[in-house]
Amino acid sequence: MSDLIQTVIDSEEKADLRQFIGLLYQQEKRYLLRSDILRVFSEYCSQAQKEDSFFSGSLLGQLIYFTQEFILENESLCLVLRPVIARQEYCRINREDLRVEPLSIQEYLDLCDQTAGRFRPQDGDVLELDFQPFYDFSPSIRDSKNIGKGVQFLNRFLSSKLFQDPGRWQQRLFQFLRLHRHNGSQLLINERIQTLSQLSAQLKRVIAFVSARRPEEPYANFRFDLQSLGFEPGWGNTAARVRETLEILDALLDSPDHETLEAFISRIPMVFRVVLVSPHGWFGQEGVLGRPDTGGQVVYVLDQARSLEKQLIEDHTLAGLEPNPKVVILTRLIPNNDGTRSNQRLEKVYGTDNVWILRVPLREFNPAVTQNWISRFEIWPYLESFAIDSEKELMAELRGRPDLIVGNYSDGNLVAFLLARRLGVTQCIIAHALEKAKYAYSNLQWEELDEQYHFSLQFTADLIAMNAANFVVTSTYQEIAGTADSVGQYESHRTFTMPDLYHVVSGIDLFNPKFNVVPPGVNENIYFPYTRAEDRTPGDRERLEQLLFSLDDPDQAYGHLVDPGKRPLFSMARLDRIKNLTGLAECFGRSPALQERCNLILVAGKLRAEDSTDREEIAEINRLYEIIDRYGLDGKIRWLGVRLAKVDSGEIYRVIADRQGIFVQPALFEAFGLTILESMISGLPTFATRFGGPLEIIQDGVNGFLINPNALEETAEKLLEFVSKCEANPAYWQQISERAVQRVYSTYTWKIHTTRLLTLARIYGFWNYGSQENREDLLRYVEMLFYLLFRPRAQKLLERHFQRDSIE
Ligand code: UDP
Ligand code: LCN
Repeated sequence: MSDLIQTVIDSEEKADLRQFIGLLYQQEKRYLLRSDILRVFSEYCSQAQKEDSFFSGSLLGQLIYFTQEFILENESLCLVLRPVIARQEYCRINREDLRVEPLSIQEYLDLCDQTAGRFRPQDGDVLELDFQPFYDFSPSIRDSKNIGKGVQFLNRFLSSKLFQDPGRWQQRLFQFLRLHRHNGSQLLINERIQTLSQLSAQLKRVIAFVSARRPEEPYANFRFDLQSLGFEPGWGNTAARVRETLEILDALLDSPDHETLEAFISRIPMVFRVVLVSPHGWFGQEGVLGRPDTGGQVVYVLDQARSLEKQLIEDHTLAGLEPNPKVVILTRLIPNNDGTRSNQRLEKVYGTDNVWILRVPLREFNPAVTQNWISRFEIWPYLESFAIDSEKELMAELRGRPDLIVGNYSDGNLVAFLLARRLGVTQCIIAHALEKAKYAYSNLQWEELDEQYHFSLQFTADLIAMNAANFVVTSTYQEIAGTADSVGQYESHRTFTMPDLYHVVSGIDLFNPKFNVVPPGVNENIYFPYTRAEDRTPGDRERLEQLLFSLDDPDQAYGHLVDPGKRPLFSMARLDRIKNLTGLAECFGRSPALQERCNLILVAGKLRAEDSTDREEIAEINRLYEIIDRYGLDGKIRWLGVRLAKVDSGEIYRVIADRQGIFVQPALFEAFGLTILESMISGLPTFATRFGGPLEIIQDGVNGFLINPNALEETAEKLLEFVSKCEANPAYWQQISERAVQRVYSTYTWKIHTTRLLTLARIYGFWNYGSQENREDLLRYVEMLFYLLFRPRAQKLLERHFQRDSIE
């Protein structure tokens, strides 16, 4: 990369570089992030009257494209360059003679501290965290485009081991097969088969035996024959299925390849009891969405739990076992329940046989705090004891250990780590959204922000969980490694400083095969195309039409539409700053042409600032009123402050689609965005932010549209262009609508998700056993961080809670 800088210096753009540097030094900030850099460069291009092509086509433009950060020192400026996805370089350019020299990671981190006024070498070095040595001996993905395809990589790796070193690896596979038991009974292989060569010989015999039977003959008919040959239940439910599974194993032992390996391991019945951990927030099935901290994660976990049960029942049935899986969602019990069921210990999940929400109370360190909902930023001191108490409850509820523990969000992932460590169970983590990437300078200014956000605890917890996890599930690729010009959420944990606390030299190895992109789906019973009239209830439809467009009830809706027949522009989200519903209102307000043709319909939790205790929510409510006032939007906007029942939240998209409406998701950043899947499957043309997950969900112009939430005029133009096209040719709306539905059904279903998730649980289970890779040293390091760093800080926060007595 320093070559590119040198090329700029040696070219006729040298003067541009100097002048651009000059402009950088006129800025107030000494630490410039990507958005600042692009702004200053664009300013430079217009000041210097450059042609449009200079911005990205010039050498300097290319250099800027690869630059993530600038740190301005008196004599020189430091650049953080990201020449390719997931790789970073650091260098320094001398201001006077433009000499370029590389910087080490340590120098870069010191420099960051210096900028924050926190560099005190006389006090000695700061703690350095470096996880890389623990990954040095693991297999590693080479090409960044394969990041997130961990299991495919691992399958190839494992099958090549079986091929190259059959003596050792076949033996491990054999031992692994002997391990499996369920409810006290042996599965797969019994003590009649003692060696690998016996297994090989018996395989052929049993294949011949089942081949001679009717393919559909039930397993129960010949169970005892198989038992006498050394084979227990788990191979299949019919003669054909047993034969197929045995043949796959035979092929795997004979000529292993990655497909055969995955096909075989995916059939091993080894997951019966699953725990999904989601401690913070109001976790329930009704009346919880739209509260602070309670959004898509609840929807995701509930749907995932339902789908997991369904998939496990299917898998167990096919394997010839009695299907009785159990899935437990572990959350906290909130005694002051505010009308929700969050004070109930156990709640069955609707539409399931054996899926439960298990609520465990936080220990009563301070009832004024622990009796109430606690923000996700404050929950840290209660998690260790929560994990200890939950272990007992889970063991009682499941009558044994779970086979898989899945954590959700930073707090759930920490609890999952503690539980998995205590119980010796495979641990999966799902971030949903990593807070570090959401707040600019969140690490550099952690001390200033700690009073409110406690990032020192959260980022430490994240490092612990992501390193300890056996595997990581993400909804998108960019959650891990970003895009060509933006850093991924996990990637942002690779190298950073928390001044005076620690330097992270290598926080996570993105090339480790633990990362897997497995996007979620939507609940297809609730969200389905508006055209499926037979599944819709006319009464609900009329009631919601009224609510959306005309009901005169100041407790539920603000605004009276002058012309309710105009095409509805619809959005639904919590009133968080980042969701940017106010940005959409502003975009609408600034475009009289859009107001001419559309109404704006917003479903956002609340209407009155006095009903909220959440700072961000209050600010957004006030801002929305101010925008309505400023642009005179009365008569053109409806704002519903309701918490919709789940079925209503499905019908509402369809009611908008009945009127050939449009869904807009204007978030400043959206990690994934379940509402986008919901609107698309309902058949609504969807315009969504291009910052975050939607970039991977929507193929711009094909099955939806991507917008830049910071460019309001451009967004209004894009919406208008679509509306005009639909007016000229109504089939256009139809076409995009159909493609949106197709996109979700083909790529984002819970069936695809859970089939994959269970395959991962099995393959990583085998890998963990088979590799006999010594993870213990990594886990000890992680534990040290927990006990020596996290716990004392959490204790301090607990003391603060005592002093404050309540933490609204
Ligand atoms: N939701 C809802 N009522 C609301 C706002 C949101 O039911 O007033 C639901 C919405 O249908 C979606 C989820 O909450 O299922 C929001 O998930 P998303 O991933 O879009 O965003 P998050 O809130 O998790 O950031
Ligand atoms: C959290 C978010 O911010 C959303 O983008 C996701 O869709 C949701 O969690 C579910 O993963």
